[in-house]
Amino acid sequence: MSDKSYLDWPFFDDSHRQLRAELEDWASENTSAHHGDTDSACRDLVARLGKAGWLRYAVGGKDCGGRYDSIDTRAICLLRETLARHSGLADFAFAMQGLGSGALTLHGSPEQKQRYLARVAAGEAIAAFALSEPGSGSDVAAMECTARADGDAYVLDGEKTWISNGGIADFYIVFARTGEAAGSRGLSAFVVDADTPGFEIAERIEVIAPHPLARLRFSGCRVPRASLVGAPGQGFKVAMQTLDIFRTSVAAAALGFARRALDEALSRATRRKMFGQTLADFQITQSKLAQMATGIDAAALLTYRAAWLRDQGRNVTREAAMAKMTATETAQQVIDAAVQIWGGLGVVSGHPVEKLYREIRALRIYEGATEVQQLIIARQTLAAYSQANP
Ligand code: COS
Repeated sequence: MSDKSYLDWPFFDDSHRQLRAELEDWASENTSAHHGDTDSACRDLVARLGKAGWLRYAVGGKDCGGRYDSIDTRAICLLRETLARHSGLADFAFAMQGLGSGALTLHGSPEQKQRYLARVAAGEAIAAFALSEPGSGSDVAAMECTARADGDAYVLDGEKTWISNGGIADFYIVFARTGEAAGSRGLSAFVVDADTPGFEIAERIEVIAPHPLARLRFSGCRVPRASLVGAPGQGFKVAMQTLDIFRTSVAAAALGFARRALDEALSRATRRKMFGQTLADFQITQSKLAQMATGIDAAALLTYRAAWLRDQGRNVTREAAMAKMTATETAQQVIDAAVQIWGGLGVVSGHPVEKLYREIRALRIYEGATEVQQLIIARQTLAAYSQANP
């Protein structure tokens, strides 16, 4: 059983502790074995998460299915951390409902919220977030996908790639260039139903930790003007504000993977006999365990600081970047150490630490690679310095 002492930190209140305890019981029974292919396992997880009420935390607005009127970032992080400890795919299914509908929670019109959010919260509609393109992943402002105003509609043309839930989503939040200004000030966000003519899945993409992923193509894809999410030209900010919430939750998922790895390492180290003692009796193992435990606490402090600050209504771009960078990089090291402690068994396909080794890798890349987080942190640190030293 993982360390729970962090739940006493001042970032949390009783509602968070209760949520975590109830979810722990649910996840133990509902996330273990996935039958069938990844698509159907994901659909099944979304339906079950919805039925159990967990997806209500992924959307904001009590009148459209949300648990609270706005997103409780700490709750989302506890959910992701706990789910990730049990199953990477369960965490993925939960996270994508939030990321894929986050723009609607933050900027959707009342009609859009009524139409989409209640179904997302119930697990009856699957959501996706379509930002990256073949030629622009980190450099969002360079995107080429266009949305041309035409009467009472916009016409979308271009491609998106690395889109999670691509192929199984019922709707996509799509960012495209509307041209109000150059660069980041000329982008807008749209909600596009998966059955809209002119929209197609160009390619399904297989990755080391399987989950639905695709390249999307828009060819003269006509959506009503009412599909615009937020104001025209504000798409970049809509995307960044959504990422400010969900980057922190990526950190929480990494934390869940890392905690599971430490549990697995402790279980092995205390049982495995070698040279007349257990692995845990060797100082060299203790050194590893100490670094793993300390790294996890440091990542947890940054993660829940960012979540708590956002729930106080503060701007957390810098804190979310620090949390994501530290938690994902730390989790990679913790999991690698767990594999080492398990030795040969740690690389056997299907072993828990082997699965973690595959699961963690993408988190250092998606929703802003570690290098992008460094850019964000450095820019903010330099800006603060310049402001203090004019
Ligand atoms: N919230 C609100 N507004 C924000 C913001 C945030 N978190 N971050 C930036 N902005 C605003 C800026 O204030 C600026 O506004 P003005 O035009 O009014 O001055 C505007 O957005 C442009 O910001 P900036 O100049 O920092 O943009 P850059 O093009 O330099 O890009 C990075 C910044 C690299 C940080 C951004 O492109 C990014 O996050 N890239 C990674 C994207 C990503 O995560 N991809 C993965 C896809 S999801 S799996």
